[in-house]
Amino acid sequence: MADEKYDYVPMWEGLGMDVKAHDGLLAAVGQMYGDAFLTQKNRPASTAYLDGVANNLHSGRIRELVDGRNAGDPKKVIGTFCLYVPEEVITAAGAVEVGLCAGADWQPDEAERYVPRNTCPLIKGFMGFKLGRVCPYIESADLVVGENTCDGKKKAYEQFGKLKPTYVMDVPHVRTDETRQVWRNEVRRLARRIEQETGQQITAESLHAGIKLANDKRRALQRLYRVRSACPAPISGLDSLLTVQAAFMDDSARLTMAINAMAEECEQRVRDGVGVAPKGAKRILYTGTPMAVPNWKLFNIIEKSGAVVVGEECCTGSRYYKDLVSEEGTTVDQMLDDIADRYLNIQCAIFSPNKGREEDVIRMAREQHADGIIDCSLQFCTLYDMESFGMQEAAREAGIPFMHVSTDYGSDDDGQLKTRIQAFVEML
Ligand code: BJ8
Repeated sequence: MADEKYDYVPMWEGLGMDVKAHDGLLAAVGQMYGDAFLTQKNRPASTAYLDGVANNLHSGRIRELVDGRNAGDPKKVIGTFCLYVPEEVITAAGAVEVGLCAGADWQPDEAERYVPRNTCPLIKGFMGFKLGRVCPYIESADLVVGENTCDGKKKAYEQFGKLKPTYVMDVPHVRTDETRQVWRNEVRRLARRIEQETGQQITAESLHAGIKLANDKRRALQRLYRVRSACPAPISGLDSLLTVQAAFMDDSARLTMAINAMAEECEQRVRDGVGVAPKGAKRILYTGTPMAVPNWKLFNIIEKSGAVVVGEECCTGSRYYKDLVSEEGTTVDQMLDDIADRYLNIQCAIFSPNKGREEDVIRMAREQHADGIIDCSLQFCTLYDMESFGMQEAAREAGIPFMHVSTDYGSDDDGQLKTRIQAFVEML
């Protein structure tokens, strides 16, 4: 999909973007990518695909979306901010879902005209990206689907909705038979809204195909996760994180093939005893808030400290791929219920109680032979900060060293984080 000779400026201008500011963003992200990814030693050769994805994120991939829409396939682009929005439903109505990342600060002063200063960086990031007109995914989206998960997002969508057509899903915060029914209805309400947007009816055939497409991607990610239990780990946490980040933006079928190729190469590396980090490197399980592109800061610090991340319990990790949607359904109603049930099982900190997340973290730490757990919440995220106490207790009971950090997208605390993480890794 790369086309170095193509002039993307008219496309960005056509989307209403601030091209000059966008050049500045691309230069900064390119620098971050080079520092974090291209300095890694002994990467699997198949991760070259990820370099291509990163290189094309704002150019080739956007061109595909725009050209596709002009040709009527996909008919529409739907932007989402949360794992609770089912991609199967969007695909089945002839649209394509893109994750709106907001993993960097952008025009925080502008954003603070709409949201308070002490708002988590992810929320401030998406407000700033929209106000600065620098994200081609936000600008190319025909509709943005939000959700009333945390209080910050719920209220921010009221402001964001003034800038962009936005539809908000009502996600329950407890799991009971009643809320399951409410959530199933909510998934149906989304299906109707997306059908209305695309003018295309969801059929049993298209929904089944949407389920299969997403499941195949999840199966490939599960395979890549499993191979990381080997020692030495065949692929870095940074590349694994980027693989899931790509799953929110790249073409699903193409990415699935690339992930399977990565998994295959990693399986061979395991047989050959080849690792990305030396045998004996300390193994870290990450848990916490999502890491949206280009938020590679923490993983970069961990891995540059000589440790290797061997699993991610988060929305840009296992929560995205650990559960499949049943492929047994034959009617649209049945499949929508199967989709709703699968998504209700996502262990986000908005749920109370949320014991399943602790169980997942301990299970994953054991599966991946982790030496320690690093739990991270984005600054001002009360939910994940709160859950860190229960998580610490669960880790203590399981006898696994644990560390909690809270950070933002800036580099001011880099030095302090490095010192803390190096001390933690040395102690393991
Ligand atoms: S399913 S984790 S993607 S809500 S970090 S904005 S919670 S204050 S991102 Fe999330 Fe969906 Fe849950 Fe996943 Fe609020 Fe916390 Fe900020 Fe957060």
